[in-house]
Amino acid sequence: MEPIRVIDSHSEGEPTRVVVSGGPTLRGESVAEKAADFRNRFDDFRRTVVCEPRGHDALVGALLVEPDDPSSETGVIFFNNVGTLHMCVHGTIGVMVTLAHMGRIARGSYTLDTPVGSVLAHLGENGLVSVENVPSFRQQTDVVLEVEGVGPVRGDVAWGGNWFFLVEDHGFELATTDIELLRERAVRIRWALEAGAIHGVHRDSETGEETYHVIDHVEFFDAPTRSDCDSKNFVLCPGGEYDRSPCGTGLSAKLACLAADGQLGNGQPWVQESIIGSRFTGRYREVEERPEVIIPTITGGAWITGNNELHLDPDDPFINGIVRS
Ligand code: PYC
Repeated sequence: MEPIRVIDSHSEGEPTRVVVSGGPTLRGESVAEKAADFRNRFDDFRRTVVCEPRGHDALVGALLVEPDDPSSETGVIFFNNVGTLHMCVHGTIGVMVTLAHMGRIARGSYTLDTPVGSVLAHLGENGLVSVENVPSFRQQTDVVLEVEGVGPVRGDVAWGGNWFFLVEDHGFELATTDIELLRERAVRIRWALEAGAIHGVHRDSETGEETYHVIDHVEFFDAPTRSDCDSKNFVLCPGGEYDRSPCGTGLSAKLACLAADGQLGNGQPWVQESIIGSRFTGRYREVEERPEVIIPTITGGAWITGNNELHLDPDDPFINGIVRS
C-alpha cells in the first residue's frame, strides 16, 4: 500500500500534520463539498493519519485539496481525532510554515479556501504567520446552564470559524496542574449545551435557511500569568483534548465578544495566552456593510517537527488507527 507522506509542525504548542501525498481523491466542486465527501467516505483515512498508533488525540490533520478559486494557493480540510473541523487557525499557521518548508511559497500573502470560506494568510519576514479569518460574531449572550457536578455556568455562544461557548466567570484555576479537572468540567458543559438544545445557528443570507450546529468547543478565560498578555484561556476541542495553543478560532470568537461589549476597539491588539503559556495576538476590523460581524486577524508562530512517511501494512490490526467507542 502506498505510504502517506506527512509534514508535522506545532503552532504555539498545538500540533498539525499536513498530508503532502497519498491522500484520497475527493468528489465535489467546492472545498465544502469535498469535506463532506471526506467525512462520508474516508473516515478510515482520517483515523489512520491522526489517531493512535501513528498519531495522538491532540493532533490536527490538514488535507490539501484543489481550491474553490484557481487564484487561491490551496484548499484545505482540517480533521482531528473525531471528525472534520470547520476551520482551524493554528492549523492554517502550520500549513503556511509547511508550504514554506517545502519551498512551495515564499514570504507574502496567500489565500487558502476552507469549507467555511476563504482566509488570507501572510507569512512575514519574522517567520510569524497572520491569518485573516472568516467573519466572526457573537450569537447569544449570558446563556445560563445548570451543569451536573459543576453548578450554574454562564457563557456566550460565538462563531470564530468553529462554534464556541465562552465562560469568563467560573472560579476555576487555569493551571496546567488542573488540566484534567478543567477538561472534565468543560466536557460536562458540552453535555449541558446538548441537553439544553443550545446550538450554533448559521443563517443563509440569500435563502434565509438556518442550519444548526453542535457547539463543540468550550473556552474558559482568566487573568493572564504572563505580563505581556491580556488574558489566559483553556480550550476544550471536540475530541476531548485541550488546545495547547490559544486556539485561533477561539480567539476570533473572543474578539467578536470583546467587540460586541465595546471592550476592544477596531484594530487594537489582544494578546491571548494559552494554558501552557504560549501566545497568539488578535486584532479585528469592522465591516461597514455587515455591522453584525468582525474580521479577526490572528498572528502566531509555527515550527516544523517532522517529515515522515506513514506505512500501512495490510497485516497491521490497527492499520486504520485505534477506534474508541
Ligand atoms: O487554532 O483554530 C484553532 C484550533 C481549532 C482547534 C484546534 N485549534
